[in-house]
Amino acid sequence: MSERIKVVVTGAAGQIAYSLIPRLVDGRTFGNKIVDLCLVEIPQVVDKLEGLVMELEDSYFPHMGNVSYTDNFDDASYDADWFLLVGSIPRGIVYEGKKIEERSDLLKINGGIFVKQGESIGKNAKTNAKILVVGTPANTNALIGKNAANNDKQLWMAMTMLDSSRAKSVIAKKVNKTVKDIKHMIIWGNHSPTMYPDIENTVIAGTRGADIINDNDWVENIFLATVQQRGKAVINARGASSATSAAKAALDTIIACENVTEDGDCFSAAVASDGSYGVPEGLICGYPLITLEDGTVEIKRDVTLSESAKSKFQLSIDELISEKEAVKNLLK
Ligand code: NAX
Repeated sequence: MSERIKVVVTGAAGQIAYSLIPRLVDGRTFGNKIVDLCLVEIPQVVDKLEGLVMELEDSYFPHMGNVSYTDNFDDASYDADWFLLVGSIPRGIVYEGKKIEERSDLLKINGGIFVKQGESIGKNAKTNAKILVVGTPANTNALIGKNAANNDKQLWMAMTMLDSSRAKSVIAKKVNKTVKDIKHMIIWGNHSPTMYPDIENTVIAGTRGADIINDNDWVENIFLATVQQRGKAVINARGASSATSAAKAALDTIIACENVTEDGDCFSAAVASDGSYGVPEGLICGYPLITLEDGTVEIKRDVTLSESAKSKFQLSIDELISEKEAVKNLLK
């Protein structure tokens, strides 16, 4: 009989989730495992999930197990293996009479959500549960959640895979290759415009990026700006934030964690710093990661950064430090 896995998704009635959830049970993301889904929403919209469940039932997914939905995260969290924490209050909406424009307001509102979710995960979820935070500001939400969970065996991540995929696409166009030729794409730092997409250490069709791309002007003014500002550009173009690409990035993060990383490659996500690359311990920072034979995900530690790369990365570390300071009352 196939192994079963329980996956909890918050923000399940949202845009990203609509593209994400069906692909969790399509037999690709978790291979042959039977996937039990628990979908979570806020009380105001939880009933809408009945429609999504009907669609899932109507879609013929042989790998789909039990599907349930709830507005009670604590109940949802019992014995779960994976959490995709997509639900959060987006920028631009009116919340308690105030239009939420500033990152600092988002930090406070969403931070509160992640304290409660973190506590439940720490207490109720599987010891080796993996948690991927997608909701913005993802790194600091994950910091708050991990701190509240207080369970070091569980792996908390914030999603930077979308930034990595965007960077691969920009490089592929520049060198006239396909995205599968671009490997070892690292997003250092925060999932925000301060992130540092590392073109020097990228491997392009087997050769180090620094040895292929000699156009510094393009790197500084086109590549970095395009990747760092891509989220905003998509919002301007479609009037809503990235949804299908964000869903694909979440699936790619799961696949990267569930499968051994190919030799010479790595994948991008933000995890708690252990001091690697000079990042203060505990900050949830974008790193190069690898998945080992035993399923452990660890930071790849042998990457060399140029002085210019270090100074760009430092800007993002500084931002993470200031975000941590802004939510210090939510940390134990
Ligand atoms: P939507 O507004 O379509 O959906 C969010 C859903 O979350 C809503 O249905 C809302 O009711 C629900 N929600 C809010 N608080 C909740 C809670 N406490 N428990 C459960 N559900 C809750 O947004 P969507 O486009 O799906 O985006 C979701 C989040 O992803 C946003 O914060 C967005 O900024 C963020 N993104 C993160 C990306 C990344 O790379 N890390 C990229 C895409 C996206 O911008």
